[in-house]
Amino acid sequence: MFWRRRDEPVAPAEDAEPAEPSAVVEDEPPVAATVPRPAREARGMGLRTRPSGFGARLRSILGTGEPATEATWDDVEEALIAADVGATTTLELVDAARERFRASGGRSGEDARRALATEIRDRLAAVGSGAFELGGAPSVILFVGVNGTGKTTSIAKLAARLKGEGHSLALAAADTFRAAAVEQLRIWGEQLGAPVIAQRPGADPGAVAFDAVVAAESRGLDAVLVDTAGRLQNKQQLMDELAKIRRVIERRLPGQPRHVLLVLDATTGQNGLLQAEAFSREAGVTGIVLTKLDGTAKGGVALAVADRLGVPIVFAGVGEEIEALAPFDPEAFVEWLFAE
Ligand SMILES: Nc1nc2c(ncn2[C@@H]2O[C@H](COP(=O)(O)OP(=O)(O)OP(=O)(O)O)[C@@H](O)[C@H]2O)c(=O)[nH]1
Ligand SMILES: [Mg+2]
Repeated sequence: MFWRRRDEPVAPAEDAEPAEPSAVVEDEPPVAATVPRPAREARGMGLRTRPSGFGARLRSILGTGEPATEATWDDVEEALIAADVGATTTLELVDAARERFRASGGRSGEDARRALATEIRDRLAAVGSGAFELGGAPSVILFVGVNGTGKTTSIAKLAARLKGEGHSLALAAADTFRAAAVEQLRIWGEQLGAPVIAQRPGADPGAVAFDAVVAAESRGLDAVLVDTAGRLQNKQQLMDELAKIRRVIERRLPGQPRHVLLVLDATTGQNGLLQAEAFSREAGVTGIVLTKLDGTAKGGVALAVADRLGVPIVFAGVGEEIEALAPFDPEAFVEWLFAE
């Protein structure tokens, strides 16, 4: 296991769709937010340079002053695999970078390095990384992922960002598995001055999502951010529950959820790709929030996920603080990945 293991939720036995909002426990905190406006901006993503090891390896392969050869590209391949980029993506990347290198008449290691950096950046940009539009109101944003990746924290961070931009929103506590999860979201809601739609612990998460969408519609809110319980991607019953939450939202508001954000822990390694594939299949992931980039020396899995799934990395989590969420910047990511 690469991720922090926690208790897993139990999927509800019956598959009944919620009919009416019921037993809603709602918090309407005072409007004044005590959380400051997000300060960090996209540039550099607020990441302090932390050598990933990949940059140093590249330097030893390509920084010798010798012309880049076939053997050099083989070494680059190995370095990418060691950085968790994954075999398939690595092979495609190296082929494309080598092609770019040749086409531009490159010879030196530095030319090869530049070709690789450009290829990675362009691939990330091509899938739309860093772009996030709320869309028509109410925009429903569903957060999914395995246990402890940073879903609830990322919801708070995005809520702070959206509020800072003047949007109205509600948070939906559809992680009903643990009482503490509802409480965690409620505390964030209080700090942010955002209503939290919740039911009792153990309630049907689909019903909570339904209540939240109804509340967002009736109040004319711009967005509703739906928290869900962490779940392992190979627990089918739990994945079915997620598909059901999605269906409930879709049925009430066609075209929603506008965003299904997979919260992926950058320290996860290659397992992240399995997670991304399973969550995409069951919940229709539209984008990735890559968390804990501040705490990893790897993070190459982001490349694999964006490439294999063709979904953008929308935001990067770069710390525990509320403002530590930045629109994902392919240029800054490459800079970070290549740092020595
Ligand atoms: N360093 C760092 N820590 C983070 C980041 N995002 C979240 N965390 C921390 O990760 C831990 C788990 O965060 P949560 O938001 O509770 O994760 P979760 O996915 O909601 O967890 P479950 O609901 O149990 O599945 C907390 O200690 C967060 O502060 C990040 O970008 N960087
Ligand atoms: Mg949570």
